[in-house]
This record gives sequence, C-alpha cells and structure tokens, in this order.
Amino acid sequence: MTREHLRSTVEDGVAKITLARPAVLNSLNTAMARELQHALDEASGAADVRALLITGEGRAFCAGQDLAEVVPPDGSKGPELRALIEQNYNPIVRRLVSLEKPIVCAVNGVAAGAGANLALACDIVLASKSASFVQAFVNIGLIPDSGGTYFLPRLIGLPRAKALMLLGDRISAEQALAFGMIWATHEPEQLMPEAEALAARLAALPTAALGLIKRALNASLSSDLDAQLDRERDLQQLAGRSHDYAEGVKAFQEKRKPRFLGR
Ligand code: T3D
Repeated sequence: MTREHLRSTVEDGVAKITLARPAVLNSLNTAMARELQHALDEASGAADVRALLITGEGRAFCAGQDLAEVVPPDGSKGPELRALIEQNYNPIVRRLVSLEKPIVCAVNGVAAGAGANLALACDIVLASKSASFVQAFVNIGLIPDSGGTYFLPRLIGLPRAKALMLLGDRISAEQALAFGMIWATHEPEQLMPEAEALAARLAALPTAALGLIKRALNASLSSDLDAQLDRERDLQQLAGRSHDYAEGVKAFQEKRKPRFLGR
C-alpha cells in the first residue's frame, strides 16, 4: 500500500511508524487513519517485528482529527461523526490495545484530541519535555473519543480526568508525568534515542510473553479477582509452552543472558 501520510520502517525487530503531515501538526484525515490501521496490521502480522515505535514528524505528535476534513454543520444536520469514529478512530484504538507486541509511543510535541488519546492507548508513552497534551474536544463542542474516557480516568483518576476533559486545558509533559499519565519525559534531543533504545530492548524480550501480559492487563481493567486469577492461570499455561520460557529458565540455570526468539 502506498503511504502518503506516514512513514513506516522495520529495523532490528522494531517497526517505526512516523505520522507525517507536519504542516497540519500530523492531524488525521481519513486517508491517514486508514494508512495507520494498515501499518499496524502489517506490524502485527510480520514475524520479524517484535516491537513498535510510534512518533510524529515536526513539532507535533498529532493534533487529532483534521478539522479541515470534517463538513461543518449546516445548522440543521451535523456531520456523520458516528461513522467517522467507527471507521477511522476506533479501529486504530482496538489495534493498539489488542496487538500482542509492545508499542512505545514517543510524543515529540503537542498531542491533542484523538492524537492525545491514541498516545494513551499505546503501552509505554515517553514524551519530550517540550511536548504537551490537550483533551481539545470540548474546545470545539465535542466529547473525548478514541478511548479517552476509558483510558484517562483509569490512568490518572476521575477528578483529574474530569478537569482535563471538561476544561480542555493544555498540560505539559512534565505535568502528565506527575499525574501518572505517561512513563517518562526526556530532553527533546534525547527523546528519539531513548525511545529507540526502549523499543530495541522490548524487541529482544520474549515477545509471546509480552503479548500475553498485554492481554492479561487489558482484561484486568474490567475483571474481578477470581476471573483474573483464572485468566493468569490460563495465560501462564500458554507462556509456559513457549520456546522463550524454556530458554529463560535454561539461561538462568546456566548463569548466562537468555537469547529470546520471540516465540
Ligand atoms: O470530526 C470530528 O471532529 C470528530 C473526531 C474527533 C476526534 C478529534 O480529534 S476532535 C479534536 C480535533 N483537534 C483539535 O481540536 C485540536 C485543534 N488544534 C489545536 O487546538 C491547536 O492547533 C494545538 C493545541 C494542537 C496546537 O496549537 P499551536 O498554537 O501550537 O499551533 P496552531 O498554530 O494552532 O496550529 C498550527 C497549524 O496546524 C495551523 O495551520 P496554519 O495556520 O499554520 O496554516 C493549524 O490550523 C493547523 N492545525 C492544528 N490542528 C489542526 C490543524 N489543522 C487541521 N486540523 C487540526 N486538528
């Protein structure tokens, strides 16, 4: 598939996806949303990909929906946002969450609206100290989508999520870190080296186990303890059948570093 609005490369087990519409702060139009869905599918299916890294080109990570694309309401009937969300955004969020490989998000600049929430759907979020996050939806009369009302209260608690979403204020990456919304911040010039090193580290880990960890944690958000204990038991059974489990134990016994193959 020809990609106009993003770049994707695979190197040393890491698929790097760069949102690339910098003139409009990498805001998502339909073509770009489809390209991102496709890039995630490709990375999911590629045996040589063991971790993903998502970032943006230029001074922004992603400014959410491309507001030049949506049809302004004519007063009587608004645009079909239900279809837009179902076709463009929800498939991306579902892929990010269900993809059984670790996804690092390097937030290089402002992350607004759906752009902020796509970042939060990734597994480990790093941000440049110059980056910022804004639940911009309310500023244009919308409600947060792309999983924001699911992820944000779970990440930072209801009081903070409510204030951020009701007010639409822009917060710094440092504030997001203090809230527990993201994993780490880095100086702008250090962000990509740190993100690449982290993705490379994840790509060398036992990929099957990482996928099962994601599956267990996703389910834990809506499970009770009994269901989660059962789930852990069943997923551990699967992990225990992997090559990497045998290798991990053998390496431990032989007092050497394991060589995980990702299966
Ligand atoms: O269809 C639907 O709306 C439903 C789907 C909803 C999902 C959503 O994501 S809704 C939320 C959509 N996003 C926004 O409302 C964010 C809009 N942008 C901003 O609030 C600000 O641009 C930022 C806070 C992100 C950054 O501010 P700042 O001051 O750093 O940059 P700027 O000057 O506002 O923007 C720079 C350029 O990018 C500018 O173009 P220009 O004047 O240089 O030609 C601006 O128009 C453009 N831009 C920024 N965001 C978008 C955009 N163009 C199209 N769509 C955008 N979202």
